[in-house]
Order: sequence, then structure tokens, then C-alpha cells
Amino acid sequence: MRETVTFSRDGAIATVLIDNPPVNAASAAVRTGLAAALDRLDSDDSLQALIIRCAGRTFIAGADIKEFDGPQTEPQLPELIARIEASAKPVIAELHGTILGGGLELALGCHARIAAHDAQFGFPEVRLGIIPGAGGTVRTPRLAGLPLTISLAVEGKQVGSEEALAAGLIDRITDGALETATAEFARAIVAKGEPPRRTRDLPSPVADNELLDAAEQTARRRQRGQDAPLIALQAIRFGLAHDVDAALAEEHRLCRQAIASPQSSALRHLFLAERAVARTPGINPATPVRPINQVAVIGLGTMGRGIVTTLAAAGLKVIAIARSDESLTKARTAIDKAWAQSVTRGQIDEPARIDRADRVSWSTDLSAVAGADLVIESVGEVREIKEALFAALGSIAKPGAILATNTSYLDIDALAAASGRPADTCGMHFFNPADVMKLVECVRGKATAPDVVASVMALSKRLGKIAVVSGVCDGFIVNRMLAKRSREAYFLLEEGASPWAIDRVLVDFGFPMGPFALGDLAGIDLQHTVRQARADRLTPREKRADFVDQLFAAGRLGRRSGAGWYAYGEDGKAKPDPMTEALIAAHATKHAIKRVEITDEEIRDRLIFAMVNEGARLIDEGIVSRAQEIDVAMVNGIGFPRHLGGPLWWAQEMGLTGVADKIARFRDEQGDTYWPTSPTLGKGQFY
Ligand code: T1G
Repeated sequence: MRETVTFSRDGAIATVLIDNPPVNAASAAVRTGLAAALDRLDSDDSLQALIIRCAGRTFIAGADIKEFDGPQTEPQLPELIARIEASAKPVIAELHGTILGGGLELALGCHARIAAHDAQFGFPEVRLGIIPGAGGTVRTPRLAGLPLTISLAVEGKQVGSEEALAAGLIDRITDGALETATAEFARAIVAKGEPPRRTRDLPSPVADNELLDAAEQTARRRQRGQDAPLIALQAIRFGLAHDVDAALAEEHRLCRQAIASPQSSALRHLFLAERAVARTPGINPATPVRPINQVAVIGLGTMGRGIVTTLAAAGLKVIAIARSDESLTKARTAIDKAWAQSVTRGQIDEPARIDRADRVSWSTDLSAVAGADLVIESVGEVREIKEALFAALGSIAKPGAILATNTSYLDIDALAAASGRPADTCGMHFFNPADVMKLVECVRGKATAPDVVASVMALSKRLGKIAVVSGVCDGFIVNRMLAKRSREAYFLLEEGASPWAIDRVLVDFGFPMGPFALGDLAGIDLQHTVRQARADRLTPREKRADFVDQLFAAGRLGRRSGAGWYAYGEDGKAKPDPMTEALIAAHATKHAIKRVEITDEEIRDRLIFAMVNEGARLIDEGIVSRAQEIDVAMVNGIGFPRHLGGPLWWAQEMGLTGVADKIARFRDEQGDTYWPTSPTLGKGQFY
């Protein structure tokens, strides 16, 4: 039976080893074990110092997130850290991996910190809607000053060992054996016989209000509804103006208050959900994955280029294939330019740029896929072209190679059948821009083999993506739910709302932009093409709300043409356009629709609930197995506000009975075609 905490000694130096996989979270068992180790240090005069060490890949990576909503068990972290700090004998932290949150706070309560060269340090609490609650905002300024405190605790940034050492956060870095270096350090300070250096006794820096005010302005500009960064600043300011004990108490109070907030509950739900979706129900986690070292990408338009750069950045060999020399040259020039810009901006260094460029080979010959372990096609969204390509790939790609399509809405089962290798075939649906957006929809066809799903999920994590498994349906998860939001938006235009009012309501809700600004960015021509391709599936009302076709016919193609829904001035800023208002008014007159005033609340409910209802239907149909897939996909695919937890989490927090009642009202008003009944929604809970 593995011990979570074990105690050992080497002469006068004791060591407490924490072994709490996967990240040595400071669980109740860890805290109890540490308290017992301190008891032994205190009671045994032959012991002169204590080293706190962790097994596995990292030192303590924080308090145990899974314990937050449960009863607070003793010893709590702040008290344990205070006890370490008060110890009459030196306590040294031996640091490797990602020393985060409560783990870093515990290290700061120790009397010295020895770190491996590649260690990382941070306070990611703000990503969970909380703040450091065990001394982070009080001890960090004393050790490392205000700028680093703000960067870590307010902005949630991480720093490496070199920067941590330079700032005073740690005392030593070792390239050699960390354990040996720490033991030597412990023996040396025992030999010196100096009293332990307590962080709390160090002078607090003077409050640099200019720096703090600037940090506050930045936090307000970036916050998009998230309160934690401002609360962290509040704790820092309080700490600079009060004694240590008052500061520690206030910080803990603010942390506990934040933990109880709906924002933190939503952000912690997402943290766990983004990890849960990596474990696909029905697929054994021990399923062996197919080795993927070389990937062919066919089709080098915007999406294909983003996929190529993502793969190369993750260290894979890439075969980039275009249909003509001209397309190939255009793509290669664009990618090389993007990499050069990344060097100029300091995002990567020159060796990294060279490494990435060396990983990509270029071809116009489809047979170049023969050596690939995975083929990702990203050619034009034309069924006949894709089916012909998959028919060719079925014979050209080597046995065991995975055939993936980046299609947004074509039938993957049809492509799989065309390839003759349906078990090897799946969807890998990236989001534009593919090298930036975190989400990949791993679309599992009827015949897709389990190990293909497991392999694509593993590769997505290697690419730094968050992959969500979807079944085959029109638009998979995100585009299917977005289509319902867009449809409601067009209906609301007919009924009386303006594009700018609708966009404002969604931006106020927390989206980065509304559907009309997004439409102008994506291009009215693209939306017109998609609408044409789906003409046979449109309902009468959807056919009538043909605003996209009208804009296209008027040459208003969106931002890049200077006008779409909005007009764009020389400065590129979007302005409400009277031409659009006239077009909508003429449409209403033509169809004898009396337009009326529509409240912001109805706009919000109609747009968000349309997605909630469709998300519930995705679960009804088994396209996804859980609500987590929906929330993770919508947050990472279209920027549904993280601090609201995703559409289904948000609806449940709103009260699903009330949401279902409003959806029923919309159904009565608009007809069941537009608001199909969902048994899952009727169950009254998603989580
Ligand atoms: N508590 C519980 N479980 C955790 C955890 C944590 N702090 N961190 C990670 N896990 C689980 C995670 O759910 C997953 O579980 C597995 O570990 C691997 O995670 C008092 C109040 C450390 C950089 O916010 O940033 O301290 O799905 O897939 O990509 O002031 O995990 O396998 O079952 O992310 O290698 C502050 C959050 C807490 C750190 C590793 N600390 N974790 O990344 O693995 S609040 C954090 C991370 C706090 C104090 C406050 C990352 C990682 P499963 P993973 P990874």
C-alpha cells in the first residue's frame, strides 16, 4: 500500500516525502502527514532540519481542487504553513515540476527553497475564480517584490527557475541531482547554526500605487466578467498596508469568499470537465494508441496552414500537400512569414523557427501520403471532391494510417465508406485559426475503431489542444449549436431587433463578439456558400430569413470588403450601417412582418436557450455522452464565457425548470420545428 507521506532521516536531517499522484495536491492526507512530520522534527532534539520533497513529476501543484466544496478538514493549509514558518529548526523545500498555488505558498513558508533548473512557479488560482489563500499575496511581495507578485497572483502567469531566483522567490537552482543538492544545502545551514529565515519577518515592500493602479486597469480591461484578478489585487493592497497576521487573515477570507462564488464553481467545473472529456466513455483508457510521428496535411488554405503550423510546433514531421505549385508556394510563403513574425515578436526563437521549417516537406503529389501515420484532409467543403479524395487515400495511405477529415459539416460516414477503410477514418475538426483555437472535435464515425479515437485524442493533447469526442451529425457539436443561435438571431431581425443590439447583448453576456460581427469576420460569402449547400435542409422560416443571401447579392461580403452587416471605416472599426437597417426594414415590409421592440432579456434567452436546447438534444441523440462535452466544446470553440461554465452549466445554475418553461413558451410561439422537445432537458438536470 503506497504511503501518501513518509518520513525518513539521514543523521540530523529529516526528509518528508509526499507521494500523492498525479500532482501531489495538498489533500487532507498530505497535510496530516506533513503535520506529523513537524511533530517529529519538534520533538526529536537529534533532528536539526527538515526537507520537504515530493515523488513523481512535480512538487505540490496546489490545494486539492476536489476538496473545495467539501468540509474544511484540519490542518488547513494556512495553519500548516504558519507552523512550518514558526519552526525553530530550518525547513527546506525541494522543488521540481510545477510548483503552483498552495504548493508555492507552502514553499514560501519554508526557510529556503532549492529548485531544479526546469521548475515552473505560479499562482493559477485566478483561473479557478479564486485567489491564493495561504499566504501567496503576503509572502511573495516580501521575498520577490510587487511586480512578480502581480504577474503571478493577478495575471496568473508562471515563471521559470532563473526568473524566480533573480527575483528572490527561491534560493538556489541545481542542474545536478536535486536531492543531493538540497541535502548539502540543509547540512550547510545546520552547520552555520543560524536561526531560520522567516519570510514573515522580511520587510514588506512599499505600496507602489502607480504599479497597482496600472495592474488594476489592465485587469479591468481583460477581465471580461471575471472578478478574481481584482480580488487578488485587493488582497495585495491590504497586505501592503497591514501587519502579516491581519494580511493573512484577510487574504484567506477573500479566498474562501471567492471559492463560494458561482464564478469559481463554474471555472472549477470547467477545469475538471476539460480533463474528464479526455477520458472517452466506452473506450478503455488502456487502449494502445497508434504511433503518430509523421502527418500529411492535404489542402493548404487557411485551415490547412493552421494545422501544418500546429503539428510542426508540436514536434511532428509534416508533409504539406497542395493541388498545384501555385497553392503550395502561396501556403509555404504564408507559413514562413508567420514563423518569421513569431520570431520578431519574441514568441519563438530562431532555432525553433528553423526546427519547425525543417519538419515540413512540401508536395503536390498525393502519393506523398504513403509514409504518413495520419492524413488530415482540409480541402474545399465539396462532397464530391472529398469523397474522391478519400477513395484515393484508401489505397495510397499505408495500412494502419489514420484518415481524418477537417470537414465542418459533411457526412463523415460517407467519406469513411468512400475510403474503403471506415475503421481507420474519423473527423478532426479544428477551429479557425487552427494554430490558436484550443478545441478539436474528434468525430467518431459509425465504424471508427476505438484505437483511432484514442490515438486522435492523445495526439490532440500532444498538440496542446482540448479534444472532445462527437458522433456524426449536421455540424457535430459547436456548429450545430451555433446554427441554432444564428437562426434565432435572423428571426429576431425580422421581428424587430437590430444586428448591433443583438451583438451588444451577447458581448454584455460575455462573448468576445456577437454573431453579426463574427459573420463579418468569417465572411458573408462563406456563410452564403454554406447556406446554399444546405438549401434542401432549410425550413420555410429559415428560407425566408435570407439576409445573408441579400448581403451577398449586394456585394457586402463582410469586414474584408468594407461592408457586411456593419460598415467599416478607414480605421477598420465596425459601425452600424443604415444600409443594413434599410435592408431589414424592406425585408419586413416585403413579408408583411410588423417589427416590434424586443427586450435585451428576450434576445439573450432566445439566443442562449436555443443553444441549450440543442445541446440537450445532442445528449438525447447520443452524439455526445455527457454535458461536459457540450460545455467544454462551446467554451473552447466559440468563446462561451468561461466564468459561466458553458451553456448547460449556466442553464442549470439559472434553474432548468425556468429555462425549460421559457423554451416551451418559445416553442408555442414559434412552432415545434424551431424548438424541438428534449427529454434530457425535461429531466431537470445536466450534472
Ligand atoms: N487538485 C486536484 N487535482 C488536480 C489538481 C489540483 N490542484 N491539479 C491537477 N489535478 C488533476 C487533474 O484533475 C487531472 O486529474 C490530473 O491531475 C492531471 O492534470 C490554497 C486555494 C499541475 C500543470 O490550479 O495546472 O492551491 O483527470 O491533465 O497537463 O491558495 O494540472 O487525470 O483524474 O492538468 O500535466 C491551485 C491546477 C489550486 C493547479 C499539470 N493549483 N493544475 O498539468 O495534467 S487552488 C492549480 C494544473 C490553491 C491555495 C489555492 C495542471 C498541472 P485526472 P492535468 P498536466
